[in-house]
Amino acid sequence: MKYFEGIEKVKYEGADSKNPLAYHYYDQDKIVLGKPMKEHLKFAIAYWHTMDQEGADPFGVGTAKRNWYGENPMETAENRVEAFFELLQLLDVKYFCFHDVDIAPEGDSLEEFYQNLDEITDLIKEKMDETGIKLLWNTANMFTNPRYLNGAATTNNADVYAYAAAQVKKGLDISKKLGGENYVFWGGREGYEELFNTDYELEQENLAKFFHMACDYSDKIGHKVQFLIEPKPREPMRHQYDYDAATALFFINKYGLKDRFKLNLEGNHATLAGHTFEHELRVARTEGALGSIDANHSEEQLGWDTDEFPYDLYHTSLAMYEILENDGLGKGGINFDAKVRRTSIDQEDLLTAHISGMDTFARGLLAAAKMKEDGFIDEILDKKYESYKSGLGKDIVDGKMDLESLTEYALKNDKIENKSSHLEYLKARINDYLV
Ligand code: XUL
Ligand code: CO
Repeated sequence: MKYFEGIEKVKYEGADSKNPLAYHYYDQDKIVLGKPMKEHLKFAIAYWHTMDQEGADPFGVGTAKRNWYGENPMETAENRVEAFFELLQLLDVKYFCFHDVDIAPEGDSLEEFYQNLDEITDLIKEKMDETGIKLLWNTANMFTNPRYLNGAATTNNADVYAYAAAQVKKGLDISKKLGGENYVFWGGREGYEELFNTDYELEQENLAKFFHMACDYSDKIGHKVQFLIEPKPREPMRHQYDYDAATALFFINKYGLKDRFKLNLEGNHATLAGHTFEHELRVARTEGALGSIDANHSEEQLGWDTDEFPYDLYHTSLAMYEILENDGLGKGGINFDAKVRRTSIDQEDLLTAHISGMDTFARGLLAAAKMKEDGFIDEILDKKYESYKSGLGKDIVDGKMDLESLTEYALKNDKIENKSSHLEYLKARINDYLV
């Protein structure tokens, strides 16, 4: 190892281990509900947080020092590939995700950017072939560069729209070159600051056209990738168009994109939208659109998109329950869209942070699997909705009733009896599954 010298490959040592560089719960070959943990938990590392961000926050520059800086941006980009694959191998993580600008410098022109991307993706491909590590998804960063001040596919400026299209076209070419399994659209600045100066309808339609162009191009190059929209309610825009799962699904359905698009759901984005993570997963699952997840956690007292590594067992377990009920994530996976805190300045913290996130998900999986085996949630639901299993309730479910027949029933039935939910007891039982 050149960049993580002296660190050994991270292994499972069990819950009693005191070694911070070991898995305490993630035992990749352990069989859970008939398949190994590693198949349930297709972990991926995010290039941006891990390789490019060094503890910067809205109030200050980075605090961590990394050892992969070279003489110029291209040399740094090359070193980063090397370091990144060292990290993936040390953690035995089989997937990764990136934005175009994470891996290669933009240079002074689109052509130069393309050339830089070609060089770096050649290097990435070599490493992928050598290690068997795969690309979960890539995406285009269409929000950092000043040209995107007013959005990309929802910009008011057609020249900017064309530039964004050129970035996505290249992103799909790269996806084909690297065998990417998904392609993500997070609408970085697709939204508005003020409604009175926004043509909402035009911007929505342009966005839909943009997505259709991406589908057409992926067909044309023979790389039928799974597209994913990643919802977020705000930040950087005051209002983002892909507000939450329900809003993004409305858009996907309205514009005829259902066959090609699913959702990539992020924990911190869910909380920003006033939902729980498991709520977002349930909404998508119900529509057959649960594609992939960005695993992270929000620091609720701060209230912005803090992208913390997940450590909350309660919500992780309920999220894993949704994933089990969905029969897994298919082509998707669990991407740690998470960054170490500003005070975790050692390079080794990149490993311990991922280990803690992976252990959290492993524990969440174990808890959710046990709930499933015990029929814990099924039993709760069966009891709660008992009235729809027979008689009047069954007739409602079967679509046999109307307002008149229901009124006739209600007039005759003067004894409505509700049952207790025993909610406090049930929540305590959920806690039992977490320990
Ligand atoms: C931003 C965010 C992005 C997307 C990819 O909040 O989550 O990093 O995951 O663009
Ligand atoms: Co994300």
